[in-house]
Amino acid sequence: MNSTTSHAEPAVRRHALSAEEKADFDRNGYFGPFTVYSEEEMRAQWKRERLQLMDRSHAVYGEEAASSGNTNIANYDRHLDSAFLADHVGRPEIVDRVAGALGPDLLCWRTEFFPKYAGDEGTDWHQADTFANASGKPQIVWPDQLKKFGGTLTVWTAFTEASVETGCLQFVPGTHQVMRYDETKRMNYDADRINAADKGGVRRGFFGYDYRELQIDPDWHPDESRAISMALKPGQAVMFWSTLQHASHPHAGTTPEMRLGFASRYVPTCVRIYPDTDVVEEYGGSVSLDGYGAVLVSGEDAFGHNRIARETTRGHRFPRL
Ligand SMILES: O=C(O)CCC(=O)C(=O)O
Repeated sequence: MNSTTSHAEPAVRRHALSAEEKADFDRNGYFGPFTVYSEEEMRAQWKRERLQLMDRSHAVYGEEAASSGNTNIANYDRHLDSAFLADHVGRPEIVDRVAGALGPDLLCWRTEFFPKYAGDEGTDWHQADTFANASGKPQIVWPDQLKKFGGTLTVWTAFTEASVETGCLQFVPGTHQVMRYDETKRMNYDADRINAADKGGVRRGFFGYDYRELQIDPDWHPDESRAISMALKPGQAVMFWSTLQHASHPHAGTTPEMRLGFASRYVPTCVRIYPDTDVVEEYGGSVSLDGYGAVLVSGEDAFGHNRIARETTRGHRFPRL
């Protein structure tokens, strides 16, 4: 994928991808695992932070998100109120690697928690380019001259153990250049589907949607024989193109510990975020974007397309490399 213009490349990126790592990433569409925190530090941080995050008084999507539909939108963008998550999205272990793929001028435009409790279904196979998949409106739009790329780079950090048993991610390597799903199609939301679908002998779903409804060819199936499982220890992360075919195992319920992934999503500053809309409508709910801002985690924003948040709603300044 292309890099964008550099404005203020820091002299040293300690965690930059090597030439070999970059070649692997370009070929496979993912890179990892890599360490963001030691397991001990992650466990200790999460023990503290999970209690703090229960306080939604400063969350940008407040009561409307917590009470609308299922909880997916409530899991969005807590980096905009939590100092720990604000620092997390700007960690050099993450940003240096993302910059190696996207160039130095970078926005974090979305974060999401992905919990799986004991016995929960896995996540459907899917690919996301504009993220219109659930809302019907493109959430990220690349400039015309880069349109053939699209998507976002996601860094998915395991806040708890992510193993095959607890529902780690799966990828089909090298599938990030061809979209098998049409995000201009509509998916139907049905909360009753959650944990209720059998997909070829595996319990999988998409948080109340059935991602197969977006398939360009209804008879196509992901080649699961080529899939790899991305097991991560707490504190480890993987970076991948949202256009890579990805899914997750179900949580087998053999351990009571939930698996919790925290996804931070990055685009270069030339990308328009939530163009022509001031609400997010998905997962049976709707929230206003009034308090929303993208976070400049690295470099400069010479485009000015997007509203930028400089600090959290509690006044913690976002780090910038
Ligand atoms: O954690 C999961 O199960 C799904 C994550 C995902 O689809 C993503 O981060 O894009």
